Amino acid sequence: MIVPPFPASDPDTAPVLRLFPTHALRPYTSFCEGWTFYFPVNGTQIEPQDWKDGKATEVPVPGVWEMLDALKSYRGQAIARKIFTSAEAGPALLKFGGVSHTCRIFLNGEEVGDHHNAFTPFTVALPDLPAGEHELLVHVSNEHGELSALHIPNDYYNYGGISRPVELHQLKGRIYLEHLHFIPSLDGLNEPPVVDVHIQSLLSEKTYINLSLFIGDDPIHRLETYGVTPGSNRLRFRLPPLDLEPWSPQCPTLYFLRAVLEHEKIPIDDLIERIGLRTIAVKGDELHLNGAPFYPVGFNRHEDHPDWGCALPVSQMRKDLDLFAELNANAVRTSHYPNDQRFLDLCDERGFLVWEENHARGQLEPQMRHPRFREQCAACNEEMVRHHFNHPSIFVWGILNETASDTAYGRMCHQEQFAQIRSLDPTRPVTFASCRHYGCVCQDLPDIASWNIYSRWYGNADPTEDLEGLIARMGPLGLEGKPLIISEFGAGGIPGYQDPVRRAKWSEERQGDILLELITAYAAIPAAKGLFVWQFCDVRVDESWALQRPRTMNNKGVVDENRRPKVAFSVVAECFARIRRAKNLA
Ligand code: ADA
Repeated sequence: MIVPPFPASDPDTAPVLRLFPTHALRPYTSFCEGWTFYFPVNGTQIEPQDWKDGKATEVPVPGVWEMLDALKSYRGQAIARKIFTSAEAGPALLKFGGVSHTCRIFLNGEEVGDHHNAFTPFTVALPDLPAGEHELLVHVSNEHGELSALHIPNDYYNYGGISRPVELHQLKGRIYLEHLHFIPSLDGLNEPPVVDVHIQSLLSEKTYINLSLFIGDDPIHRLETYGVTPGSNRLRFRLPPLDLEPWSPQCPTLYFLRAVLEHEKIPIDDLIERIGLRTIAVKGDELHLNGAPFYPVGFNRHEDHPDWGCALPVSQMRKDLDLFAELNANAVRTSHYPNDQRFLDLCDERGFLVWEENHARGQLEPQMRHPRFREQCAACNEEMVRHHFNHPSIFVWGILNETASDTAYGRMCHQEQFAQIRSLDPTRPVTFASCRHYGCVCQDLPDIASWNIYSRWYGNADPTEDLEGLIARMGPLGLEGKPLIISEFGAGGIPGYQDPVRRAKWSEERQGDILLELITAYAAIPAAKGLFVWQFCDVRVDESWALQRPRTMNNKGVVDENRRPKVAFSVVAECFARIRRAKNLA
């Protein structure tokens, strides 16, 4: 298939949401230029209609206001404003990759949408956008407090801004394609896959359409005279066996899946997704990819950088994955939230395995009883799976990192979220990273058991005894018989603090010593089927964590915040190379 050109913009200078064109027929464009932010002159609050009273400031989109020296630690509200012209009247969509962290959207003074959570995409439909000039306002808040149960003062930083790309889509008709989900058979690569097509109708009556599906330029399915009802429609197609090369870390083959929708025999919309044919399965206590065991080794990675906050450009994402490759890693955990989809696109292209997880870190029961906790988690799960479904690199969905998995209420929250995710995606296993080493009551719930263990760092436990003791305790409670991933382990190393003789804690040398011991010990325990170091790079944390985080940073990266390798970098790279040789991992 001749991949259509990118929309009328350059993906690097005017970013769009994906690393490939998502439409050839539907006009869409990057909507990242021409924004001006207005900050309150006094205090931290400003109402949308009062933007004129605010202090006008240029903040990049995508970007965060912490990129500006004067706003490095601003926690409050701002109004982002953009004037644009629509050449013709008709339905349109505003697609946001992420706004950090809560926003309300206004068009010409009318509220047309809102969204909570920095880390998931959302769409605002404009059913009748008139031709002419329009004012778009985005009221943005990165405040802590009753607004958010998920964006709380934490061991990472909650930035503020329109942190991921924005697109404007102009629809040719009032029926359009919303999602395409490619569902590889669970029974193996040679079984016919399934495609779910999600169609949205803005009409008020049933309307008949035709639909064609293509893989590349090859037609694979045609449906005629299908009655689309007002609102959301999901159509499921069982495809004929497809002669496609499988996707694998060694050979990450990708294909374009395209749907074309016709109304009265005229093509009015299309949607392009990029897919990889691969199967993921849990077989006993093993993880299987395309029918063979695999063993993820890699890092937890926050979306964080001193130059861009959480709004990293694709160029930095590429550099991070180059470092992952130098570290001989084959996997990444998106700790602790859904990632920018362009990063997931890169993982698809380069064959990195991804543990993607919803947005939660360390909420205890009182925080999980926040009136909005369950709804905000449910919305995050829905948006994460709906939008990221087709990434072959994602091998597991994770939830609720280190929350209260040791109480009845916490168990209920895990149960309801696993049920939700399994209903959205029956093709992938689910897990959660626990740290409740003596009281976890949720080990029977996930397909994969995952544990955060900090032997030799928090305390001085021997890693082998630590892990074997955990397996002995938790085995009868549900861990036994399923794959076990060590989802976090590590040590702090303050960049530049070298102490080659005493090798004191916080020195780079001690960090390397501890990681060498931990990786060697955990990799030698047969029950462990995957290892994720905490963490890839040093990251900014909330000021409230300062007394336990030197530099007000989490210093457990094997590179510092500017990606400068520490002593531990070469230690871990050698350990991972040794594991991959020993386990015959490509
Ligand atoms: C926990 C948590 C991480 C980080 C880590 C640490 O395991 O999941 O987000 O806070 O501890 O550095 O102590």
